[in-house]
Amino acid sequence: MLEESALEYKNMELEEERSQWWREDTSVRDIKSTRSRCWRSNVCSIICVTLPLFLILIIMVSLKSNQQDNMLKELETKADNMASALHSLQSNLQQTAPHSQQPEELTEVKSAVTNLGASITSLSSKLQVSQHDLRLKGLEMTMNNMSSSLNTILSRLQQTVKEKDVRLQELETVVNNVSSFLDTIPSTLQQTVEKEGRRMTVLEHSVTNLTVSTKALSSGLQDTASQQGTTMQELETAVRNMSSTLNSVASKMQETVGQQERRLMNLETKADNMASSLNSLSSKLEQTDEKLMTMLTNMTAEIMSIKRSKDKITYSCTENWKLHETSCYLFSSNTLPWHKAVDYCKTQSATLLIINNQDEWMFIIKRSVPTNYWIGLTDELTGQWRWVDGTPYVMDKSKWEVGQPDDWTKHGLGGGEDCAHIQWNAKLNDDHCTREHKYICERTATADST
Ligand code: MBG
Ligand code: CA
Repeated sequence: MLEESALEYKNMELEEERSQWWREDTSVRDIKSTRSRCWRSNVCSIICVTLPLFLILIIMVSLKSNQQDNMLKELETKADNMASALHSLQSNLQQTAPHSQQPEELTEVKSAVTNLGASITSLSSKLQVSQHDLRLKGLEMTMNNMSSSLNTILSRLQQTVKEKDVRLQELETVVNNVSSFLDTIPSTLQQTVEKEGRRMTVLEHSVTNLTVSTKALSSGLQDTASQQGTTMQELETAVRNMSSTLNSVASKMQETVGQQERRLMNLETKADNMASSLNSLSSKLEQTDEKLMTMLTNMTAEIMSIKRSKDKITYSCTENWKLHETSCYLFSSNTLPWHKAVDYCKTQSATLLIINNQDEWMFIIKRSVPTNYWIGLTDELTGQWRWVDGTPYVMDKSKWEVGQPDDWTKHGLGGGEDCAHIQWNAKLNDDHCTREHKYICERTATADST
């Protein structure tokens, strides 16, 4: 069984060797290809020479270490097997210990165990020997590390070579482009020459045309010059006419200026006259002022004397008439239509009430409330409110009922409302003039001087 495992191990080892040779072969092939690529670089060629030598050295060292490793592994396997066999025997002995009646068999077993112990001792000595080989293993490790380092260097070199290749390819592309561009230059030049030729032809044509045009222009200019000669004569005539016109205009202007000057003189004379008139007027005004002031003084004195005499005057009214200031008022007890009331007041040498101020208004309403009374105010004649003596009425809405006067027409009496009366609540309203209300007559009071 041990021999079988040893054989198997040897096969594996051979396989490993073969694979290493294959790797080496591949590396060599890679290097060859790398060398072929690095033909432009000296460094590359040096690396290509030294790398195979390094690899051969690594392979030799690894071969030797492999042999020693195999031996060591063989010994370890044997020792393991022995140890397991011994262990099984010991367990058998323990099991068979109670049957001490079989001494011969026990003796045989004991001797076998002793032999095995000796074998183990020899094996352990061999193992000591193999310790020396461990150093070799360290060396092998170092070699392995070196090998891996070399591999990485190699891979880097390969990468650099690849990059160089790429750059070379790019350069080749650029060179190709430049060469193709250079190829196109002759044809472009030819095209340009052809174009320039065509342009020259066109220019020649243009020059010819220009020459013809110049000739035509020169003849045209000669014609124009002759025409200009005639035009100049016409212009001279026109200028002469204009100068004569200007002369006549100037003479007219002089005449006009003379007239203006004369007018100005007249105006100045008139202004002087007016100034003297104004002076006389102002003196007259001053005189009038003086006269007026004298009159005013006299009038003031007269008013003062009237006032003084007034203070001595008293006023009175006949029976049923009420005195206020210098007027007498009759508050009727009967009712009449507005026009009838007007007429009645006239018979009494009075008018239907005319209110002149707030004081009079207060006197009236104090005595009229809460009865309705016609007053002498109407818009019947003109549509404008007027007192019966013809004086205009100044509208004061505060004295009218809210919404009045409204010239209401729905009373069925025909028309609107044109006559004013004081209501029960001391507010004015316009009513149909045919309605009957009490009325107030007003006349001047009798003055009694004492
Ligand atoms: C009345 C007035 C009358 C008319 C009427 C309109 C309630 O007062 O007297 O003149 O204005 O209102 O509705
Ligand atoms: Ca009314």
